[in-house]
Amino acid sequence: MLKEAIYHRPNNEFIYALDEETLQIRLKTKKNDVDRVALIFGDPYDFNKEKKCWISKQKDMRFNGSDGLYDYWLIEVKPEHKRLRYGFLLINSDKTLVYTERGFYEQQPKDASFYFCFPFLNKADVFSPPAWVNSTVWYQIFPERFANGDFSINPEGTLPWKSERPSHKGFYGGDFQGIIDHLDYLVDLGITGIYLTPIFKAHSNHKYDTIDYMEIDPQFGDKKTFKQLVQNCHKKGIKVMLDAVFNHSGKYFSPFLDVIEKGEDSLYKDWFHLHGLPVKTSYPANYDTFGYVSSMPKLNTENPEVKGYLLDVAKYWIEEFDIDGWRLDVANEVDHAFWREFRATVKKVKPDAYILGEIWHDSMPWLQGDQFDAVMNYPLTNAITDYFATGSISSTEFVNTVTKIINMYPETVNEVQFNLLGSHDTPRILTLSGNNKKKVKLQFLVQLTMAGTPCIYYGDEISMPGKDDPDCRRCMVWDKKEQDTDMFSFVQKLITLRKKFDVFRTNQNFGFLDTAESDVICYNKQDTENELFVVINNSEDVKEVTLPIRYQHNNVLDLLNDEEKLLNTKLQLQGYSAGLFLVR
Ligand code: ARE
Repeated sequence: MLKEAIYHRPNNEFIYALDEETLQIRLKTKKNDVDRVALIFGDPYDFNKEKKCWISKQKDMRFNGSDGLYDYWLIEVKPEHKRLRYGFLLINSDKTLVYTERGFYEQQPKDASFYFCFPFLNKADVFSPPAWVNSTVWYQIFPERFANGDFSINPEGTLPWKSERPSHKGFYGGDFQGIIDHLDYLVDLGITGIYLTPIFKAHSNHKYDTIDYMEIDPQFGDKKTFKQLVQNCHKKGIKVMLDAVFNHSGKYFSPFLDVIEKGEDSLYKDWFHLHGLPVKTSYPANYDTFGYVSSMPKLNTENPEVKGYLLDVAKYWIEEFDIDGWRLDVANEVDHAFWREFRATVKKVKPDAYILGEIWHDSMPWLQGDQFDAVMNYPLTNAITDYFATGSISSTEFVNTVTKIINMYPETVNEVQFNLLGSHDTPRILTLSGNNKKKVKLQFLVQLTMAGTPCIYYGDEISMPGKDDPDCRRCMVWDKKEQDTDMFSFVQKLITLRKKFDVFRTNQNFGFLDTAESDVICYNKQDTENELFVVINNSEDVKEVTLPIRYQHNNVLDLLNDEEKLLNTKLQLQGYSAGLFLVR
């Protein structure tokens, strides 16, 4: 056994409360190194005085996949007194070891162990994401490009809709009325949540350079129209999530203008991270910014005045407009203390609000239950597009990467992770897929059969193309003749199935299954009601796939073709196609 690769730490994704009675515990070991793992566990205060050792029980852990380097092991326990002493018994045919906080032992040590005291001795510490998020299907809208419903508020220089490919600067007049006018389109698709990129008064067409956090940008409408939009959404069963740009403001934000004007005498000079005065807004700026963008001065969120102002903003849009969540822009560059207060503030006014961080990388420090509910799951986005769209990774690398992602966070986080195939910051999946719509369908199928809360980027459901920003922000196509209605129907069907079968939305008993074919992946999962089995041919060739033994000669419901069928030992799959089955 390779001890160096055996790892557990009593925190983060390695031990956490699944609910108020249950702990989930994870261990990782070198791939194919350990045959069996059992948890040794007991109450810390159950001590055998004669033997002078803690009293323990044993329970086998289950294999939870391999990421190519590590095997992952998982188990759930329900300790009576919400506290636990535990260790791991590692079993091979020729050797067993006990692994505890103090290292490795040949036999169970008298008192060495790991120790975990349930956080829910104080219920408030239990990480409990909003119950509605797991069953939500999101739709991301870039308001400037979704629909122009009120020409009277077009900004100066508005271009005719779809008249040309977007630039960084162009305006096409998208607004709230346009969204209101198309809510039934979203309902028809099966959408139950919309994520709007910034809507507050700002200088650019993307509105990430805020001028006023308490005002709606006039090109989108006014507060009355926004309130109407939220009310209409709620009546149609659609949640509304806004984009909070708290890492930085725009350069026309009045406190920043005050600093430009008054310099040392400005009451706002500590609202930003200045490195000299007078302020120099030409590149290179003499203050901290988002990236190298001098029109986006970084806010000093450790300053109590800034914190107070921004927390008031966060409360205002919930209390006055009843929004359901905040997506937090550049979240990993704002201090943790601010986000802890942000969460406390938001959850106080709306306990089931969804708090979603925009972080493209490992986000465990923000997912302890005291800051975010979830993050935008770009690692999964990249795995799916790298494998299905661009073919830049192999089936094995895809399986390993997704297994690693699943084992990266507590299951309570995985169930509300924001799973997207693309956004306003990435090329569109059709373009990434070389305009191969079969490849796009496979990506939607994986996205909509994964645990988490999926988000459709506007227009992807009707096969809109788009390269990198700004080309991925073209005006929405509303002419039915130009829409890919076949893709719409396919996405609509998957969303319908996802709503109908809970097993689509969980990682319970998730696992990849070996296939002999290099470009074929299989995965399955099972909850108390159903077992779902997915097999995907990610090649242009017709494949005769030998099915996993457990599915050979099995009755299944073919969900894509709406028919009961008896599987054989093999399944023929056309190029870039899939089978999606409920096992009978
Ligand atoms: C655009 C162009 C730039 C150009 C700039 C000129 O993309 O190339 O230089 O215009 O003004 C907003 C606008 C963008 C605009 C940007 C700057 O939407 O159109 O840029 O402002 O003016 C990283 C951050 C992540 C950030 C992305 C863009 O971690 O937080 O970069 N995303 C948010 C929003 C953006 C928004 C901003 C931040 C600024 O979603 O829309 O941009 O408020 C890797 C890295 C990631 C990196 C990612 C994308 O994966 O690991 O950290 O994200 O690539 O670059």
